[in-house]
Formats: sequence, structure tokens, C-alpha cells
Amino acid sequence: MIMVVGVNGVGKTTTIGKLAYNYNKAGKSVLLGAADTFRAAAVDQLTIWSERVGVPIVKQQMGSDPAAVAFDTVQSGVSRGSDVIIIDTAGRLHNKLHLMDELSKIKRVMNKVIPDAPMKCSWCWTAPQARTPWNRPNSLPPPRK
Ligand SMILES: Nc1nc2c(ncn2[C@@H]2O[C@H](COP(=O)(O)OP(=O)(O)OP(=O)(O)O)[C@@H](O)[C@H]2O)c(=O)[nH]1
Ligand SMILES: [Mg+2]
Repeated sequence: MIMVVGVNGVGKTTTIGKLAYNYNKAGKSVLLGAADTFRAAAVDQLTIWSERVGVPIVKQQMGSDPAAVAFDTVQSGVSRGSDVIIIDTAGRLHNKLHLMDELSKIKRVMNKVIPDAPMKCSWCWTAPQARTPWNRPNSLPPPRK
């Protein structure tokens, strides 16, 4: 399971398209989960990637609970026997605690379906943003599980 997280507009969804393409090419069965239910057209954007790459997608309508989408996606991945599940999330700043807590919730519900699944939480950065934590370490919230 890969949960892709990061600040707004850094390339999360595009990275998911690239990952899906490469895993698919390597013969793995991939399932995408559209858990960015916040930004307008985010679900449509990921749907276009799923069609380009030729992999299935689990989605709900905009505004629905992202954790519910992630839960459905993992459940669907289990019943389909998917090798790789990739979850898109809405962009957020790392110092907005309530938004970081939402990510913790998404991760928790994914682990409810497969408690011992190998899970990678991939934080997307742009080059200038990658320098921010080193310049302003106090801007980071305490580590979240
Ligand atoms: N040149 C270049 N552009 C990129 C790359 N990755 C993403 N982009 C562009 O950056 C813009 C934002 O990319 P998205 O993948 O939508 O970023 P996101 O993090 O999902 O954005 P939000 O969901 O709004 O937070 C789009 O116009 C992409 O085409 C990259 O590696 N190179
Ligand atoms: Mg996106």
C-alpha cells in the first residue's frame, strides 16, 4: 500500500500516474484510490491517469470522507488480489495539525483492512519546499503515527 501525501500542487497525482505505469509495466496488478475528495476535479484527474495506464480506480463523489475511500480501496484491492494499492490524498501543509491528523486516520483505516501490509507513506516535495524544514525546523509538527 502506498499513500501519497504532500503540499498542494507538488505532483502527487502525477507521481501516482508514473508509479502506476511502471508497476503495471512490471506485471503487477495496480489499484488506485481517489482519496483526494477535496480539490475540485481531483477525482477526475486521477480517473484520467487510471484510463491512460489501464488500471482500475476506486472513487466516491467529491466531498466524501477520504478515509472511507481509502478503506473501500484497500478492501477492493484485497478481493481483487491487487499487488499494489496507491492512494491519492488532498494537498496539505505539514504544519496544519488537523490536516495531518486526517492523514493518520486514513492510514489507520487502511491498516484495519490489512494490519500487517507493507505500507509506504510517500511525501512529495518540490525542490524549494524540501529545504523548508531544514531552514525552519520549528515549523514541523511533532511526528505522527
Ligand atoms: N515539469 C513537471 N511538471 C510536473 C511534474 N509533476 C507534476 N507536474 C505538474 O505539476 C502540476 C501539479 O501536479 P499534480 O500531480 O496535480 O500535483 P498534486 O500534488 O496532485 O496537486 P494537488 O492535488 O492539487 O495537491 C501539474 O500541472 C503537473 O502536470 C514533473 O515531474 N515535472
Ligand atoms: Mg493531486
